[in-house]
Amino acid sequence: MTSIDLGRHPRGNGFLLPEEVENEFFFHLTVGMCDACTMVQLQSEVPQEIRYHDAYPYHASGSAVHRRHFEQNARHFLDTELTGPDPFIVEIGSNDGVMLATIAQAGVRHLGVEPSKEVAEMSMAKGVRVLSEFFDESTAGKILFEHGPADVVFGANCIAHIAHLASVFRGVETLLAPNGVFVFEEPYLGSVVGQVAFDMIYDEHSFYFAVRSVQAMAARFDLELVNVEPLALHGGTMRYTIARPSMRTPTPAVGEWLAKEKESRLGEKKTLERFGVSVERIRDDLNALLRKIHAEGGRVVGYGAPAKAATVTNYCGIGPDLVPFVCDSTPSKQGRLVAGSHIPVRSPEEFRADYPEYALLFAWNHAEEIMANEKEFRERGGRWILYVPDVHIV
Ligand code: DWN
Repeated sequence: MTSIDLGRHPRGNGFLLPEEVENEFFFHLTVGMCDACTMVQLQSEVPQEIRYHDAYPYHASGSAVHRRHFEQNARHFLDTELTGPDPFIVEIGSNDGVMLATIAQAGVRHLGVEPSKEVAEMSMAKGVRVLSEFFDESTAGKILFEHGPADVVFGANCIAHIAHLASVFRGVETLLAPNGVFVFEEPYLGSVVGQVAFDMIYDEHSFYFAVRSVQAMAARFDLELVNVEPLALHGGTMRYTIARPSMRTPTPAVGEWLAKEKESRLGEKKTLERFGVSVERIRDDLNALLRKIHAEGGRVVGYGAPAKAATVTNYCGIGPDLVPFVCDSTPSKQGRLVAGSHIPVRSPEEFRADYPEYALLFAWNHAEEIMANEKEFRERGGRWILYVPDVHIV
């Protein structure tokens, strides 16, 4: 198995209080490609109870772009798959109810499966029905018994997070109505590799899906990949639709994307090796730039504290000496430290109160939204530092 070694890392969303630093959790972060099916995956697993604990800090409603996207998703399901008598939709990893709230408002039967208590409670406050458990084969059996088969099983930025993927697929196979669909959206391996978005690699992302590997996975569980749609979210996402065999006609997009992946050699070891070389180059370039600015007396503040910030700062050796704080709009992250690198997280108001010369955009996938909201920073002479697909200043 070809693999890339990013070294010792904390949990991507392991934001911690200063007094918790001593007992911080670390693991060895390596990613490899399966020789047989080309699935790219983490080679070690952080227990899911540690990752998706009661106070899981990521809130899917935290971006206006995401809120719009998930509302559109819900409306699309309501207009297409959920039109029969008493339809039923299950969302795996429903987070704060950003998608299911619209389904609940429409009065359609639904169930979110969300193990993290705080976000589950946020969704319940929006009228969403939630089962606060991890999804697997046995949960699927319970849901089937209590609610009957699902017309749609949905997951966004969740299926690739689940290390026991085989149990998830067996569960979906159990739960799906004869003509039901399993739809999921996950960061696309082609985008991760193409943009050298190495910060997408962290404990939560157990798998890095491509059309070929998802097709192989579905077939292993007697299911069929029938559609794929690229989306711009998270720097490049793919939306996969899976059905029972021969129930839906696969769209031409499936074959087209398989051909594209073959042409770009996405499933080849050499591609992953080349990616590894580019990752090292970005680490060196970013380090050199930050040190140069620091030596010249310039200030750099981080913007956004996504899970990705833990990968970049720990892999590149960036600490509070180079980036004294990062600002983030999520209240549950403010007052804590970025995992491993221990850069304090503060509110965006602190950024606005005293603009630095540079802002290092960790939440680069939200660049458009953030740069529009922070127009004044640029107008006052501030510059943005980006490191995807290479280190550059805008
Ligand atoms: O897969 C995952 C995705 C869906 O979400 C999870 N494993 C964890 C998480 O990944 P992430 O933390 O990299 O997600 P985001 O969406 O890139 O995080 C952006 C961060 O930036 C959030 O903490 C919110 C913050 N933000 C901000 O401070 N101001 C975002 C916007 C749009 C803003 O204007």
